[in-house]
Amino acid sequence: MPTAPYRPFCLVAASLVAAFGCASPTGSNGYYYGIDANVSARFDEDAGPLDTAGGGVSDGIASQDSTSDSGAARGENDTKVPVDTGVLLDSGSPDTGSPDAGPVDTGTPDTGTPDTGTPDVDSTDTTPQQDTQPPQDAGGNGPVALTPGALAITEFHPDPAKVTDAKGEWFEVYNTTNQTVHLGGLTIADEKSSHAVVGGESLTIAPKSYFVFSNQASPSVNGGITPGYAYKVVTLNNSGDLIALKVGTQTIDAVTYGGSGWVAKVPGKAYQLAPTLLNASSNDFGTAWCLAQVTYGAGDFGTPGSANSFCP
Ligand SMILES: [Ca+2]
Ligand SMILES: [Ca+2]
Ligand SMILES: [Ca+2]
Repeated sequence: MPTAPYRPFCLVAASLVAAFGCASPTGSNGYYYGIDANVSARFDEDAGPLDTAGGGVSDGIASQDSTSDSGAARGENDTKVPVDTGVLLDSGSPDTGSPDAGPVDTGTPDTGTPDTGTPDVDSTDTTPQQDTQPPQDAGGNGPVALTPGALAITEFHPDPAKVTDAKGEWFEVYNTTNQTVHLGGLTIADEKSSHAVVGGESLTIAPKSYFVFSNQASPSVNGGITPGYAYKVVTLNNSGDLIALKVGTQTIDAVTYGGSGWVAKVPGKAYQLAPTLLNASSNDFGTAWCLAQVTYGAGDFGTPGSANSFCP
């Protein structure tokens, strides 16, 4: 508060103000001039500075009076409560777990009886189910390794005509046994080159069934075959060559064609083994072979992957 001298006559008439040195309404001269009816209202409680003007006049700081005070006059208590624009908390408890980043398992659990036997090391269970037991054997034993004569070469095409020669070449084998065999360790060779079959233990041939090896995998390139395996590097001479299947030093089957007893080759026609002679020893003789009778794929002759026609 000001500490200027108290002069009661200043209250009597405003006209005395200038004459007797009373304080001006603004207090700028430093004199205290009496009881202002609005004095109690001069101590505002809003966030703004103290109003210094008398008589209910705004101090001119509009932002602090008009926005904080609920009334028009300065110095009033601000009774407004800030509006809460936030989101109400729910009453539940937060989940403390972490989401599982893995894929959802859509498989069906295996409801079969678990196999209590020894897992078959040659088979791979590719079904992502919840079965932690080894696959059940279909009939006792899994695929077995190749032994001499287990496969017989039954058809081969050394001279394709509808597609590029080497890329259209293929040969067919037949599982002569009563067991499913796997191709683990198998090497394919002709007279000049050889190829070790990749992933052979996962390649199997059912009993008494055919399997085709081709130079190229794509039917659009190989003349329309869907082979069991594509070996690529081995090529078959048109006039005569060797086709050998080996596991280590053991020959599973081999055929040397083009010599005595063989019918002359015809471009576009495969050689096929007579269907009554499907074994690894009969196919050593050219007389057991003839040219294919029916067309396949792009139009060459042969029966890749299926039974041979009867030879004339
Ligand atoms: Ca050829
Ligand atoms: Ca043979
Ligand atoms: Ca065939």
